[in-house]
Amino acid sequence: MGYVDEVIEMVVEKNPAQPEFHQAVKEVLNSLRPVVDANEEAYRRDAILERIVNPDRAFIFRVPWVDDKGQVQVNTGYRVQFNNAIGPYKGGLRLHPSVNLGIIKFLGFEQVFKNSLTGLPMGGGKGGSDFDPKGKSDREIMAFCQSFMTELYKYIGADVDVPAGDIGVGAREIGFMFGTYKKIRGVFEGVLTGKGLTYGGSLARTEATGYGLLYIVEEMLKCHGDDIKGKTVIVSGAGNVAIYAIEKAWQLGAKPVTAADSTGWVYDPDGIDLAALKEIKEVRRERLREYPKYRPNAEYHDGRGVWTVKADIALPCATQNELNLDDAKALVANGVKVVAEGANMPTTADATDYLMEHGVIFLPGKAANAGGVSVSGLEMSQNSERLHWTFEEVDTQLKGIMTGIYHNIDAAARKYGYEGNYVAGANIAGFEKVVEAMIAQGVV
Ligand code: NDP
Ligand code: 2IT
Repeated sequence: MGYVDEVIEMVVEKNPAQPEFHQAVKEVLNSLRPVVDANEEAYRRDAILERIVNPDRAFIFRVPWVDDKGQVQVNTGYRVQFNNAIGPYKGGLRLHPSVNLGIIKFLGFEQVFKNSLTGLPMGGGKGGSDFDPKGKSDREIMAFCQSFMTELYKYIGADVDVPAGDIGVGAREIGFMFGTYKKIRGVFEGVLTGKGLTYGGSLARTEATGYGLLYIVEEMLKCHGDDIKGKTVIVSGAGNVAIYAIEKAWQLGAKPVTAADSTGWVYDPDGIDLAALKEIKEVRRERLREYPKYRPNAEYHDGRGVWTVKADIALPCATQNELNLDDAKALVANGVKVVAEGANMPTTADATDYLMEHGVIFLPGKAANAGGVSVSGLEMSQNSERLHWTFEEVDTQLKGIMTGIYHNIDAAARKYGYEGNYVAGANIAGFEKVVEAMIAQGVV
């Protein structure tokens, strides 16, 4: 059996009940075959693949907090520090009832390669909890975040591990966590990113993932002799990534026509009303079914269905495995040209294969959603030099990083005979840098 297959088998056997982690490992390792084949002896001797699929460490802890009725609630907290070969661990915190160790490990594993692609000095990690923020009061959110940080503070630091937001974690949660870290440790340092602008946050961090997604799509289309202007775009999700993807799509002259949350989705034939979407989601924290009250021409549907809408570009921006084989078939039948992942691993493995086999240009999350962590890296730089950069400075750097990622993954794919396969290109380009650093640092 080849080295890649041996390691995949080992991962599946040693990590039962972690299907998302298996999925992420299989996708990466399968596309690394030509690189591994070319270096098999050296990689085997250094156990490179065994080391890259095993996190440096994983913390699991109890998070007790008191709800508004005086009842004690208990959640489970996680932080997985996956790999720090090229910089301090870096990656978001997810608060969602579906969170478990396998989900956090898949996200941490992906983050290693994504952060490498940004060109910034960041290792990979991820954390979170099965806490459900929906329907909680501000005080309950604060109680949870404080309790969570009362344990997490032991493992993080500005030069050690720098968490940020993900699903269910935005500026409000980062603020409560930062305050608790500062109180316990007595230091004001850039230990979290996505902070508020009055205490060390970076301009353009809120917009970064969605904007970055559109920048890389724009560059890719340009290099394929096409233009994003005039394209119809379908988006899933109605959170941080989706909202700013929709904003940038409008700014670049495209027309975003859908959004979705976990309850349902909207199709707005006139294009999504950004102000209404922000009011519903960012200000009122309501369900998307409120949208037709602002836009009587729009349709609201319960359940799933975004991928049945005819469009040129599809941007899954909600969660893992939200775009399956049937959805891929519907997209292809409707003539979609591009699928770019705003979320982490939103496309199932068989759907990804189907899209690529049918000529759809596919940009994987590691490359396409790297804008968020890139601006987190820029927030760390600003905190280190105790300065603030303007929105334009950060946005210009973000655009440069995203176009650079496109050319890097395109070149890596070509180098190994995978022209146009950006899944392979992203995995190979991300992997090569991390492995070079691991080998240089010896067996640690
Ligand atoms: P938010 O919490 O801001 O928004 C998440 C959105 O996705 C919400 O509309 C939510 O709906 C929907 N959603 C979440 N889980 C599900 C589910 N199981 N089924 C259907 N819909 C769901 O998160 P973000 O926008 O920050 O994150 C979205 C994705 O982007 C995630 O995969 C995340 O890992 C990834 N990502 C985020 C980055 C960031 O900087 N924030 C950076 C890179 C990637 P509802 O409100 O109903 O739950
Ligand atoms: O998946 C991701 O890249 C994020 N949630 C952002 C991580 C970060 O550290 O900004």
